[in-house]
Amino acid sequence: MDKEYVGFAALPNQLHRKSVKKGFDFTLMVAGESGLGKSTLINSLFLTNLYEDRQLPETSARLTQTMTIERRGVEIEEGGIKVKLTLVDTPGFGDSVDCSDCWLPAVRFIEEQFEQYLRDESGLNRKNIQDSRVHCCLYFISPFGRGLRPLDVAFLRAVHEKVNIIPVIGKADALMPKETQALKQKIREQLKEEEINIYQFPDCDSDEDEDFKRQDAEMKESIPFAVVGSCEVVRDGGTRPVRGRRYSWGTVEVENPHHCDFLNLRRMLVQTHLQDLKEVTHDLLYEGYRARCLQSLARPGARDRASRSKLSRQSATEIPLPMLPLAETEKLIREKDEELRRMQEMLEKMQAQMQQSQTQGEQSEAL
Ligand SMILES: Nc1nc2c(ncn2[C@@H]2O[C@H](COP(=O)(O)OP(=O)(O)O)[C@@H](O)[C@H]2O)c(=O)[nH]1
Ligand SMILES: [Mg+2]
Repeated sequence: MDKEYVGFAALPNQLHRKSVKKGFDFTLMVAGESGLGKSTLINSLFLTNLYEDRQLPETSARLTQTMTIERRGVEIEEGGIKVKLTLVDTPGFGDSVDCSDCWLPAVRFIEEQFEQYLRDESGLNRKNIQDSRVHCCLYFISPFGRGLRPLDVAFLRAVHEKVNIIPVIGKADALMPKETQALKQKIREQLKEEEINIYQFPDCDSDEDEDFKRQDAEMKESIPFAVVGSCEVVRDGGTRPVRGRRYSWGTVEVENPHHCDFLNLRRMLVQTHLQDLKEVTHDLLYEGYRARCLQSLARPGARDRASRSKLSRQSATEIPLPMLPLAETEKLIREKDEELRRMQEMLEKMQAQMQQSQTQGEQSEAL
């Protein structure tokens, strides 16, 4: 039973030899309204009390409110595989009276990691890039509302092309099973209506065994995951200690699949989909971002396309610029890559020359 808790045993199958040797970076963000249990959940997900240094009182084990974006690293090693996990905790939305743009810091954070990666990738030290891009964002939805709120929609719209979104319903112990199902259904419908792209789970290989297929289907059906978190270990009448929340009517167990989807979420994050989340981030989301950057470089003024089209309604002579076709974009990317490579070669040559003349100088000084 204990083995299941560690969770990284299945990783070797997902990884290429190279990343096994190098170790594996993964960044997980939590975002959403404040008080929905974000900090508690990441704590529960990765067992160790990440907030130990805050010296919480033993009995209540309460987390303080998250006021700024906090990045915490945990290193996990399992069967020779290192996973450098970075957890990004964000301040909750809705703490201030005017919270119309309280979600912007989280959006900026995601964008900044892309910007950083693009800079590093074009720089001299391409081989040793630290990948700090956010590979997955657990987005918390309130169990008390009737689905997504305008603030949720605004945030999700702002990031859905930049990060893998996995929606979760926080504090799911507030709901009866029937209510949970209704809320899930409502959220799925809203996401579709609002055209918000959440992380698409890949299809299961047809040669997988039946057990795996069943688990996979079950997991896909439970999205958005209804989760319960807790920093406390509860001992119920001498039975084994469990992570849970105690109420007068009983205990909600975090890791009991009949109580919530916590296990499903953890299994998918650390066992089955870590690699896919990374690949989608790199191949789709980041490439899309890079292509958009290059397009706006190639077409000065493209950024204010929106204002242009407004203008064009006023003056008939203004012709809106057509979007570049895909092949054109790819060609541009290739050209840009080639140019970068040439620049890099040139810089390396210059550095070598400088080094050479320096050592020559030192030698003649010594003589
Ligand atoms: N009922 C219930 N309370 C929770 C759950 N997770 C966290 N809490 C409590 O809700 C409060 C806010 O939790 P916190 O993790 O700080 O929320 P955050 O603002 O989203 O980071 C704390 O008092 C937690 O103990 C949960 O799953 N169910
Ligand atoms: Mg918090």
